[in-house]
Amino acid sequence: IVSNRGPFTFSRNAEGEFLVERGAGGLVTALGALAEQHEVLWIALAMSEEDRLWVDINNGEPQSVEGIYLQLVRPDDAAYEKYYSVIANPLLWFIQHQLWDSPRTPSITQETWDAWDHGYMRINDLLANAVADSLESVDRPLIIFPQDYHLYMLPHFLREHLQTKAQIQPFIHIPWPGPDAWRMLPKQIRESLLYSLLESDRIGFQTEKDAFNFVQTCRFYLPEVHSRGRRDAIFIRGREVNTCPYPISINIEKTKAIVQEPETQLLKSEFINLVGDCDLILRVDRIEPSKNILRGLEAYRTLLDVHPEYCGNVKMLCLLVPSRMEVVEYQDYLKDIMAEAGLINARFSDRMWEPIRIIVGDNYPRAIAAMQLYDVLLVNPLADGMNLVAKEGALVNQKEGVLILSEYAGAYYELSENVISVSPFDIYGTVEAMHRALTINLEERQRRAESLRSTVENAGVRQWFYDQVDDALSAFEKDPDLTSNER
Ligand code: GDG
Repeated sequence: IVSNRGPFTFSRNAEGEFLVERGAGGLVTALGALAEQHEVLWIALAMSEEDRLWVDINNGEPQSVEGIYLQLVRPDDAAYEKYYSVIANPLLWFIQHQLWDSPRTPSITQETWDAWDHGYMRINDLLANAVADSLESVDRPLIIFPQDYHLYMLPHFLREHLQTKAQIQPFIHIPWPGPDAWRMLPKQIRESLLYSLLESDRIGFQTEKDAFNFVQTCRFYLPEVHSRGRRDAIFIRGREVNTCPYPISINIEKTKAIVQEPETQLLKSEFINLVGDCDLILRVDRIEPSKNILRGLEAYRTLLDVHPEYCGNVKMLCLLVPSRMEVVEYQDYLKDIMAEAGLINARFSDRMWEPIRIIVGDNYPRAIAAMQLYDVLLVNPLADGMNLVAKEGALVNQKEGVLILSEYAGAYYELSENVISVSPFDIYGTVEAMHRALTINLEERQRRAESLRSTVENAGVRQWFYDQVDDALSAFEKDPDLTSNER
């Protein structure tokens, strides 16, 4: 596995010993537990000072950490900044979630070009080199799984550096929009990243729609690409590159185990006290504009306005995980959220009833504790590759709670039959959805909640992982030459 962020970050205690902390975010949550159980080498970038120190102390060699064989690679600071803070997050994330105010952003400037050449390309090359070095002496079929939008150039550099035979199979965790969205990128950058991805053997996406959009994007922009008779494959220079939907999921056993932990149970009882007799509307999100937190708050304010009968009887709880807090837009987004929540409380609060509580911080057991208690879970992203919160909530909730789910979350494709769906832009529709969720009869709640739970239980993250491994293994079986690096 190759990813930008590894499964752990390191810190040190007063005695100078390394402490291991599990990273936040969907990718790590999904892959971390699996990597513990398999012979996987996970290569990622060293992020913090302590990460770098850990690399130095171990001479850059991989080490087993909490059951995961981990190798961290030290990037050059300036190159990392360009790769992460100019290309990957502001540009690629925003294109793929279509988060534009197009009269003003994005602007492709000299800084962007510099960041592409001396940041994104360089870091992808660095990681490809590290992968190639680690695999030099391995003499068996290998599968390399580059993760996500930080590493689109990895297949290209891997094909340059790898001496061993390997299948390359990236997985893209975020939505892949259709051809029009990619017009924002200059032709040279767009073509480089598409051609690089097409150096893979197959490419994994969250949904069929994402895979389809990728095929269309390649057909639209690359003259020698075609997909005759197939929606899911690209033919290029005599090669076939498959695109496959592998909907990511959660680790069922691990999530259930977290529910049982004393820490989680303690937090759960504190939430029970906090919520009292009110119906609980919950949301759990990284502080991230694509999660559409502000429109969710506006919908809640409107709900209290239009349906005063809920005043004193419902409570909204938002567990928000800090994310990219060094970026001004993200800081502003958090300020706007806090201001909106403050206004809701200022306007509606009465006696001991507080309409909304925002808890900002990083505490995964706390999120799992709250998910057990919701009557309504609001998941209304503008765009989301999958959204694991929707699946975790469906699995652990103990109140037959109702899931309100955006049509633009990847999870919608699996769960739509038993959710109340919303368009994320439609604030009034979200108000109606909340009202419906709060008034739906118990029998119907139970039916929906049971169906959601069994859908999630029947397709955990193991299946996501093994489906990818199986496809790679059966390609090896069909064609041993596929492992050849000569293309
Ligand atoms: C990306 C894509 C895709 C919650 N509170 C804390 C915490 N969580 C957990 C959640 C969930 C995970 O973090 C967030 O996953 P999501 O899927 O909801 O969202 P992204 O972070 O945007 O993930 C997404 C995912 O990758 C996987 O492919 O589903 O579409 O955007 O598991 O419960 N984690 C920690 N502290 C918390 O306080 N560490």
